[in-house]
Amino acid sequence: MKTSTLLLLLALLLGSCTFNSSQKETSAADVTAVANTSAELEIRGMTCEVGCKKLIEKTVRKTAGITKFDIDFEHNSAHMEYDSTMVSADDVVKIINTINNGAYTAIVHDVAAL
Ligand SMILES: [Cu+2]
Repeated sequence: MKTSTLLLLLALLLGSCTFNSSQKETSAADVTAVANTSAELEIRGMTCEVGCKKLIEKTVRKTAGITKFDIDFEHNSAHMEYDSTMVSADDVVKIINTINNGAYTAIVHDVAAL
């Protein structure tokens, strides 16, 4: 009885490990990004700072090529700096628009060379 329970636990653990490794994401640290562009975004649809703001920042920051991404919750805006050879402001807009089943809408207002 004890042995079979142990085997079942082991199978579950191994199963979850396999699942996790297949979901490996490419982190921004894999390639060195050199910030050469900045952009100002407008982000609509955020209802709270702890949930919405943090979720969007966390999601965008792990995108390769993003070196800085800070949301100003009060003004529904975000300032970002990135490596334009790796990612574009439009890519980030697409990412934000898919978070939380389309709860947020991002618009690019200004793009400038750094
Ligand atoms: Cu929220």
